[in-house]
Amino acid sequence: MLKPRCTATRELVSLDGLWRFATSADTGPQPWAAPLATPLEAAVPASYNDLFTDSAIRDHVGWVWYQRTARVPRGWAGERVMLRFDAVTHEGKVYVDEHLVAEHVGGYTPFEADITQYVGAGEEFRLTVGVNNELTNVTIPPGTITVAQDGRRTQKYLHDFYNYAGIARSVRLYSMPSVHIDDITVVTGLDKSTGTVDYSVTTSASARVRVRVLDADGTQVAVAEGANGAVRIDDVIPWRPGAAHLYDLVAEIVDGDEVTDTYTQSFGVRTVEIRGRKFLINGEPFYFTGFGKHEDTPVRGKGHDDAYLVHDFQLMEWIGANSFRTSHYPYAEEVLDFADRHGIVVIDETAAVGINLAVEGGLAGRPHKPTFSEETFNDKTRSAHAQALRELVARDKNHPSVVMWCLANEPSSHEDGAREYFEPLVELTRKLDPTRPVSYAAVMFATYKNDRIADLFDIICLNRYYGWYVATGDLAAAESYMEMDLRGWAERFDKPILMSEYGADAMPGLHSVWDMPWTEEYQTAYLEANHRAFDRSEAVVGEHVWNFADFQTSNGIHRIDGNRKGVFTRDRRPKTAAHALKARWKRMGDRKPSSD
Ligand code: BDP
Repeated sequence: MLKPRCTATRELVSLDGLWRFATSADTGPQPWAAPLATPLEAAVPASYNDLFTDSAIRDHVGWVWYQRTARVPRGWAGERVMLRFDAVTHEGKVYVDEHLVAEHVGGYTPFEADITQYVGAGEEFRLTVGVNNELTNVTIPPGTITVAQDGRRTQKYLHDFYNYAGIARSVRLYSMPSVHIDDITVVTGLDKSTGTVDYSVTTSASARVRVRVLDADGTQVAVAEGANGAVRIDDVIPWRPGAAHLYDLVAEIVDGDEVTDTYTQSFGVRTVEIRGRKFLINGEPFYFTGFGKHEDTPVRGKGHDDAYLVHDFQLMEWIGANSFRTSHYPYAEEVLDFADRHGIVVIDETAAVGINLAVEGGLAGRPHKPTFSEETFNDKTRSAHAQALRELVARDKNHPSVVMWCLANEPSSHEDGAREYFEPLVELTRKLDPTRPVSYAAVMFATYKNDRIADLFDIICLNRYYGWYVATGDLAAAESYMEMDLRGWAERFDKPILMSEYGADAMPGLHSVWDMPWTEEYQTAYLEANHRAFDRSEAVVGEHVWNFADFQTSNGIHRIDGNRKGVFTRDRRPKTAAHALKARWKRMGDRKPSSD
């Protein structure tokens, strides 16, 4: 799906700003039928939960309503008029005046509505958006709704971040010609110093298509005719981690001498490959340094914010991180565009986090319901998961920064039914994108002995907390457990291993001369102990610390105003561990110390 852009044939109007807002408790049965009678306004983009002081809004389970008026520019006569929502978390219903124009399930991928038939050029209309935050056994991510004795509905979920909801990303009105470019796919390769570019342009009706490839300074370096084809770029400058280089593919629909639609898709020429136990970008071994992140900031919740975007990337550069994982859902497109332009490598994850009822049994392994069954996670869950994958790949396939898909975080991959659940999803992802490796992040309970799905994937990604949840406060034991674990996975599966999570909570300002969990020194020592184990394993191709910054979670006795495993605080100040990581990663660059 193309991101809306202003081009010579397309125009954009932003609908970000303040919208009228009410929860379903304060609206009639048809909130779209008339102006919302409410004193509240909510910011878009932002999650609504932390905007208001009323806990009934923060904890509301179900529908909330956003409304504003908008006007179609008068110059858009004869054009298609489109509405585009970058993210409505988790389910959205869109009304133009009284017409339902779009419904979408899945809180982190975009959707559109063609509203041409409902509103003319120059006309004003009432735009009402219903947003539902409910998570069930058939949503991605999943959750459970319970009804308390007093009748209150409460939402429980199996993931460790707050269930922020709302219109968290931009809303736009845009125009395009009636015969238009629908989609573009670019796949690149390297043939010595020549870049190969396979492209495909889909159009809404049959049309003559022309493409031009422009270098970063706008010089035309290749040209082709036809909706599908291949071009070559001589003396190509590849996209590399830390040294981004982008080209533009300008796709045009041509009618006689006239260009009737045009869309510019940027791309980078690079290859990704797993060979033996190596992760190769452009044929060269790459060692991931960086983080699992979250979209999480004070007040905005998961609302996209360009200032935090810039600052987070500055901090990643400062600390020497070359990559991150979009844990645990697809991030805003602005984030991936920025990563493309700044040479940061991305592992792109679906919102399938918490497909795991074993976590309810805890590390002690108390009995729990089976994760995969008709009444728990079933065929409908898998269909929702498949749809999440389709929408993720459709949105992000052209980003050079994205080097791998992550299908799920910590599924119960050691349980009965895991293989039946995941095999078709792996197949689907490979069909959707044969060019990128596929992965999942393995939970502690899934060991190299009992895991049932790792062979289906290209790389082993491990989430491990030795020294925190296991061997708490005993870093000598933690280091040897980590080393044994790595050896086990490397021996059973001849694949590279990425440490996709390891980390310890630290309260900023808490210090000790001893190995005392929650202190800043312990977080630093924890990371160092883990690093010693990674450096001794030839299979490890990267380390993503959990987490980049402290983030909000639901309430729990293990959480102090959220999860404190951040190397930076929630307001992005470095803890002691940040300086130690910086020293290690600046020394290493993109190569592992032992690989030289
Ligand atoms: C891992 C999860 C992550 C949690 C982390 C933690 O993947 O989402 O936040 O544990 O407990 O299991 O800090």
